Amino acid sequence: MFVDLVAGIYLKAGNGGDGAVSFRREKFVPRGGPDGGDGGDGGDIIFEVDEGMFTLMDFRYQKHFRAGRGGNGAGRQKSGAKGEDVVIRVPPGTVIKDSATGRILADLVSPYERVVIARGGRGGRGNARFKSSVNRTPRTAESGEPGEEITVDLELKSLADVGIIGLPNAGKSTLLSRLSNARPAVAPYPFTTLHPNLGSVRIGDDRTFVLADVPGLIEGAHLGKGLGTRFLRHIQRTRILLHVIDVSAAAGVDPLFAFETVNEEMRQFDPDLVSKPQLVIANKMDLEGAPENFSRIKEHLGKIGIKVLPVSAKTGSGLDAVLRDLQDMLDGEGKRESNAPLPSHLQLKEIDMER
Ligand SMILES: Nc1nc2c(ncn2[C@@H]2O[C@H](COP(=O)(O)OP(=O)(O)OP(=O)(O)O)[C@@H](O)[C@H]2O)c(=O)[nH]1
Ligand SMILES: [Mg+2]
Repeated sequence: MFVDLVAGIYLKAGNGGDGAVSFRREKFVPRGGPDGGDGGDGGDIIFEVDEGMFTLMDFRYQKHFRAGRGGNGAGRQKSGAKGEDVVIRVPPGTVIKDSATGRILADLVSPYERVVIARGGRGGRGNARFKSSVNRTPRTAESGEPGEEITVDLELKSLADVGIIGLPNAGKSTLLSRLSNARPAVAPYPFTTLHPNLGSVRIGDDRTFVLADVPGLIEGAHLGKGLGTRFLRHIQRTRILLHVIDVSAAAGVDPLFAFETVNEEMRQFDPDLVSKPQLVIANKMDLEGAPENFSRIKEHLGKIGIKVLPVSAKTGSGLDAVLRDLQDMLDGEGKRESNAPLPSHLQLKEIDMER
């Protein structure tokens, strides 16, 4: 099962151990000095990226994590042991938020990246530490400090370079399976894909990029229709969108209307998504009616600076050009200053569409 949102994970780091009050007692050593050791620090709660994980499913069942308490100090300057840390493994792309404030505490991306989210309490100092010229027999020691306590929400946002979007049944998963190593389910009906799929695509000898396929969007998705827009978070971090449109007569929807519907739903979810560069794939070119529709959307979308490529994900025709363009776009994107203004691609309202 694919789970990409979990709320209310309670974390309690370990309390620090108490410092000891003790005095040295040895034969022939009258009035031995203070020798109470320090308490150990409490264990931390640490999150760590595990590359082999793809979902937050485990957290549906386990929502409480407690790290170990630090040991108490003892006589003869003996320090308490440090409390045991708890290491929680999460998939790459996990965002950790404070449930109370919504503040982002960490955004874990790279393999083995680690972050301490709840810090263990410091151990208290033993009385040996309080000895001074004015107080040779201190009878006080500190208690350990409490470990931090926090409730967090986890959100998984896939780390893909390119996201595939489009209406249900447009051929998104077919395209993903053609271009990448992923083998998503493909079927001749809408809503075959129920959760995002990732695949890695090889371009050239030593370069790869990650391609994500998300469930199809329909009109009203932002209101929860179809599978809604909840999976769009998985393309929020992509740099480029590959917009797949079924241009065959069998699609039963005007391809320009399809284009606008998907963009409108994305805009409702996150306006930043529609300012990402889009490459449009006119898919199912092997079917009837496709060549005419392709010419039409190429002309219309060309006017607003969007390139349309004719493809048959089924036969594989046109895929080389897709890869070439993606490579160019990724190279171009890499060079762009991160805060440079994004081109505004979408002013489709000016086009009168035949619905
Ligand atoms: N003839 C033809 N059929 C295609 C082509 N691309 C995809 N299909 C078919 O279209 C149907 C839907 O393909 P999918 O890849 O499952 O579509 P999707 O966009 O992932 O659909 P959802 O996951 O339901 O949103 C399948 O029966 C595919 O075999 C194509 O280029 N030509
Ligand atoms: Mg699919």
